[in-house]
Amino acid sequence: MKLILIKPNIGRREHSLYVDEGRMEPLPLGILAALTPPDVEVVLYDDRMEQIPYDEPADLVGITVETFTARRAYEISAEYRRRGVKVVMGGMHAKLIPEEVAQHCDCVIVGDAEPVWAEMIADFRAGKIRPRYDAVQPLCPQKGIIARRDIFEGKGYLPITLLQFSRGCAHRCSFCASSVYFGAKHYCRPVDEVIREIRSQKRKLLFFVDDNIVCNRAKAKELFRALIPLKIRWVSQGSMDMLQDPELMELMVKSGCLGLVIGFESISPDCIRDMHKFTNTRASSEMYADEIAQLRKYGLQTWAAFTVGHDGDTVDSIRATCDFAIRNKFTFAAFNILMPYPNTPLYEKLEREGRLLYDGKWWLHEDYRFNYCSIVPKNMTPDELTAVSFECRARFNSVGSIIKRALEPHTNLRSPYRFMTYLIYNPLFRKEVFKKQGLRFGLESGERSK
Ligand code: B12
Ligand code: SF4
Repeated sequence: MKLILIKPNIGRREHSLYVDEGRMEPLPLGILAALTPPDVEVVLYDDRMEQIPYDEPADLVGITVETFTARRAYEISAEYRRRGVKVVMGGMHAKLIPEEVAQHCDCVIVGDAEPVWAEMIADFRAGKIRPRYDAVQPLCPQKGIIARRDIFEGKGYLPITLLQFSRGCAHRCSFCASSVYFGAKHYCRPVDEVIREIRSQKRKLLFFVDDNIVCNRAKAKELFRALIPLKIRWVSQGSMDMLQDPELMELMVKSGCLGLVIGFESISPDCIRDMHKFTNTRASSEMYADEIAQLRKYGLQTWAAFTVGHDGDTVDSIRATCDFAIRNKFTFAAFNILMPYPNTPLYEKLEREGRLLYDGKWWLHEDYRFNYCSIVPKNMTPDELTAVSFECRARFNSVGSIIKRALEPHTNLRSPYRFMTYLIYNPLFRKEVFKKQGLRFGLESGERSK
């Protein structure tokens, strides 16, 4: 039996490949490969940088689906199904809106694959695959499983190993898809399994793809203590409230943390309150002054993530957010338009208020483009929000800003390694800002398969 696993791109032209500069190994597919019985041949195709050879013989195809890749995933699925190959789908979007995903495949797996994957493969082999498998969320994620990374070899991924210590997050920010997927719960792997996974691969630079690695501080400390002897460098994502625990922070730094993606989201306390981002309530009321000073003290290279387009935002307040990010010399920053992901509290609120554009399904709409506003904002037009968010990304990643931000002595200039990281990734992200803006979802018009 042969199984083809696919990571779809956001969009692409059929013959001129759009190559994602920030492409990283698709961890979920490495986990699916590891869950698959050893007598099944597993092959990976990554639509972000290679053509999918639809005519290559296959028995089953597995596609991972996020909301922003759904349209492309459905196109890929249609190609295989036209050739009589069965397709199974899963991932974030499949959990958020399984009824839609089910219309585009032979089988949808809702939730983590681990509890149901082996059963699905056995059913497939017996010719009785079901249209839907619902996974009960495992209390211990990825139990006993080490992702198969051999399927990533030779594909040209960034030289960083992705793995997870925990899944989910206990908070309930209104826009967060992950919070819906995990029902605002947080699940940790046993530390010894994580250490075994790190030892199973050669790289010393790791990305823990956890939603919030510090959500359970006691467990995070246990992990960090165990990481210290490995002498690795790592990055992850964590919520601002971690800074209230000095022991946690000391251990984090000792264990090799270079920096974290931190959801600052907004510099307005009103917006923070409205989005239920309670981890930031106090900090936002003082413009994060203490937190930024601490992050510098620990030498962490911060990726400050902002969401723009909240009801309290104006064009000017969004510009002020960009000024704030440049002034504080963050190593990286994202200015993401507030997106209504299906079944999030934000989606439901905007739907009730009649403020969803693109028929409420921007991810499927012919006219929607990546990084475009898909809602009716309160204090500006949708086009103004699209324009000002792009302006922020372009300004934060401008050559002048890159030079200015480089000169932060505690973080970017802390060591030659830190400085190199800064110098390699800033131009790369700058390139992405311009390449991705306005990217169409799915194949370019006219190139869609007949
Ligand atoms: C790492 C990460 C990234 C990395 C990319 C990693 C990579 N490999 O290229 C970076 C930082 C680049 C990134 C970028 C973006 N990301 Co991102 N990212 C994540 C993150 C934190 C972890 C993903 C991961 O690997 N998880 C670990 C794996 C093992 O878990 P999993 O994917 O859930 O897989 C399990 C199940 O879902 C299921 N499953 C998954 N796939 C399949 C397939 C089949 C066939 C089956 C049966 C089962 C199955 O089984 C798996 C094993 O249990 C998630 C948050 C999250 N919790 O998912 C956000 C997330 C996926 N990202 C998100 C977003 C919005 C983005 C951006 C659009 C942000 C932006 N505005 O630019 C970009 C777009 C990237 C692009 N393609 O251009 C959103 C997506 C929301 C949605 N509804 O789709 C998430 C959920 C964050 C959030 N809190 O909302 N991201
Ligand atoms: S803190 Fe981060 S991961 Fe947790 S619910 Fe809020 S946005 Fe989602």
